[in-house]
Amino acid sequence: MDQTVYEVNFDGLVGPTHNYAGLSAGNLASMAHGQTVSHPKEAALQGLRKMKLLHDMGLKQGVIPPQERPDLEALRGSGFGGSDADILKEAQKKDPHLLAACWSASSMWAANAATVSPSADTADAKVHFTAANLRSLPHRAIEPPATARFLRAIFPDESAFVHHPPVHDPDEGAANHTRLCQSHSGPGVELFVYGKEASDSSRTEYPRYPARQAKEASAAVARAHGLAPERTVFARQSPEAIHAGVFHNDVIAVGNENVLLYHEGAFGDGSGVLGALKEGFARVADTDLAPIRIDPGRLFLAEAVETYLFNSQLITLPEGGMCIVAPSECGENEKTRAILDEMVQEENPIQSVRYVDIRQSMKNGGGPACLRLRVVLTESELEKVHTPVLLTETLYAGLVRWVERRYRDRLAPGDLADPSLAEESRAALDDLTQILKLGPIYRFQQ
Ligand code: SUG
Repeated sequence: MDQTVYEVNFDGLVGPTHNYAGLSAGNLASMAHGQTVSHPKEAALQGLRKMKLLHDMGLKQGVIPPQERPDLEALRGSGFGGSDADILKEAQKKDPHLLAACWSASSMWAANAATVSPSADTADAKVHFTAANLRSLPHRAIEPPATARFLRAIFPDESAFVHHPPVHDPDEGAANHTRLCQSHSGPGVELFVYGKEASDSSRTEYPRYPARQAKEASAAVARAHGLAPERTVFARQSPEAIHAGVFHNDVIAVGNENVLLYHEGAFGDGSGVLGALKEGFARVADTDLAPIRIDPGRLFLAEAVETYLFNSQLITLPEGGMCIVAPSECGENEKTRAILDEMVQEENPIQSVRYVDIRQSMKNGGGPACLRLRVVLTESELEKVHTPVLLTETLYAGLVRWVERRYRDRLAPGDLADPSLAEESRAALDDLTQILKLGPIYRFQQ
């Protein structure tokens, strides 16, 4: 008997130390807002409201807890010693960049947590997870051990879920991975997008910003997940896109079921990629792929990066049809608003647009799609998920209360030397593990 299959979005809950440190070269928003004041409470509430919106639209929605920050282990590993207060003070004096990296709430962008392949695509018919190593940036490279631990806690059942260790070459997870299929319940074509080949050491091709994802990493993940080669496509980002601030492919393309919305400038060889996707798609579907290409004549790459149009979430509604959940910035920009208005009128599955205010995340380069890890699950796989992380009215209300009680309204760069912020954060996370019934997942609890 056919089972119902769900796309479940697991959003990263914004952590209590959300701040702007300008840590991501090539991520224009992060670079522009570095050293400005952040608003952690508002950031977390914005993220929660987005989750609630999807829940209210009838989708299944999950929550991934924030990581422990500051990462004092990383600071100790860099030669700082003494009490927590000593470590923070010394690091601020000697290496403020490292200090900021250890406070970053960047695990909120769950699209970078892992790459996930649903059981319909894998050789052993289990759901496969590979935690991303995020090796390209120091503040993100400290995430994988906790990410892997949290994913195992949320998806514990080995009869349904397989967890792979991070691969060797630079990997940024699902932000560079899209799955196309006729419907979530059937097999799909998996598209892996990379910015460089790890074996290519020449840096001249990217004089401005670094490419993050290595082709070798994408290939390793596809191999580990047991994907069929004829239903797997590897595509290179165009260097122009990276230069324009497309540090992950999900800044310039988004897919859902048979729809691929992308900018003409996304890929090095756009027509080649589309050809390969169509060929793969024909193996899994009896309908055609529905690509929606936006050309520079309608929107320049720079405008796409500024508005994050392509970082919208494209979701299938339970009643049928798709909705595009776009950042409010897209509603305020005339061009993107017109594109979206037309998109819902045109002949394609997208029927509605919802705008979400996640400005606190956007100022660090994280749009709606960055905040979520998509996991396609059958009914019986969903039953094996750690249920307390799945959003309900009660959990939402509990999380809102928790944020309101535990988070600061504002954080300035100087606050990163404040040992009481570290204590407050640990107390908040300790509480959270009770709410999500996750047990002692944090190092400070072990
Ligand atoms: O890795 N920003 C994140 C944004 C990640 C967005 N994710 C996706 N596109 N899927 C990054 O660049 C900024 C941190 C700072 O500057 O304080 C940051 O890490």
